[in-house]
Amino acid sequence: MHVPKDRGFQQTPASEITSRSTYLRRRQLMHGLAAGAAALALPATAQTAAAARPGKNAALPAARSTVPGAVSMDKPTLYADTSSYNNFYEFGTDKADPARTAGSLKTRPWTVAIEGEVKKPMTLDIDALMKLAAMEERIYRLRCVEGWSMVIPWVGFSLAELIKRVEPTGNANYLQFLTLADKAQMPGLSSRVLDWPYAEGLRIDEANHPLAMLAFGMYGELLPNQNGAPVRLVVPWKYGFKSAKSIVKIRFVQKQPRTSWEEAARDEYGFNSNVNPKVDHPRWSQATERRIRQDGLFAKKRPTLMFNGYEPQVGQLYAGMDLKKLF
Ligand SMILES: Nc1nc2c(c(=O)[nH]1)N[C@H]1C(S)=C(S)[C@@H](COP(=O)(O)O)O[C@H]1N2
Ligand SMILES: [Mo]
Repeated sequence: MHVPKDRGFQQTPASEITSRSTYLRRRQLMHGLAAGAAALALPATAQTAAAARPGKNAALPAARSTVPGAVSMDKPTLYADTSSYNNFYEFGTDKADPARTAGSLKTRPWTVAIEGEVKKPMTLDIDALMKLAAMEERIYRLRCVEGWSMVIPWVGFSLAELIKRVEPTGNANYLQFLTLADKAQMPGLSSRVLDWPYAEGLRIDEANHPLAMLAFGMYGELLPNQNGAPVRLVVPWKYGFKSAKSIVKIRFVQKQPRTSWEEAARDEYGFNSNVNPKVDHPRWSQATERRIRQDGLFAKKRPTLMFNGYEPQVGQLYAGMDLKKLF
């Protein structure tokens, strides 16, 4: 069902050239602030977030992450594009559908249940969950299996922060993430394109990697619904579909859990789904990608990097695995 659709992203408009220089100037300004006494007045990071804020949702201030690899030097994709070109099948299968129809999603009140192989199962209200750890801003590349990519400044913290609080038992080998499936709020559920609820999974060592993130915001403010409000996963070294949106349940389990995409097409979407330019999807190459808006239709695609460029940080998790078989 992943059909490449790039309509509307062929041109590099003049506005983007402007925003790049503005962006660079902001970065220089940031450097100056961090070095000077002005940094004491306001956290420099809060200032960046504020400067980049689109002003669509409530502010979510965050400090720049110090997790190795968490702040990509790639230029962030424009908010207008990352919030209007989405995969969120609960709201329709066209890239433009979620921005149009996800307004009906109610993100408060919201709870996330944590159950299964943990010593302390709990159901957390979203606002309590958001207080579990300090918010960090991380700039991650997101690479879809369809061949497009984006760069997004996320706000959230490591999933590991939550994992340590629920105290996994010795049988907790995997985590399964289940997302909201409510027909009243999600028009896409009437289609049987996937088995609802949307389910994804990670091995517990992957889930505990500091780069695996629970995100509550982007561009310095709360997530727009179409990007997975109020809480989503972001696993930047895996194809986009591993990053489940609008999570309501996290189950700690002993055996590899079901995932929606594996169920839909086992030979196309494996459980691991690590970004890997050497293992093609049966219907298209994974060797290259097009950065949305930044790379025009006629521009050369850019090479896709092993583990989406996060190999130095996460490569060790897959040492000795045959990634052609275990794709
Ligand atoms: N619940 C849910 N989560 C989901 C999806 C979905 O359809 N439903 N699509 C996935 C896919 S295929 C991608 S590429 C990313 C897209 O995230 P974005 O719209 O924020 O870029 O979300 C992932 N998470
Ligand atoms: Mo995707």
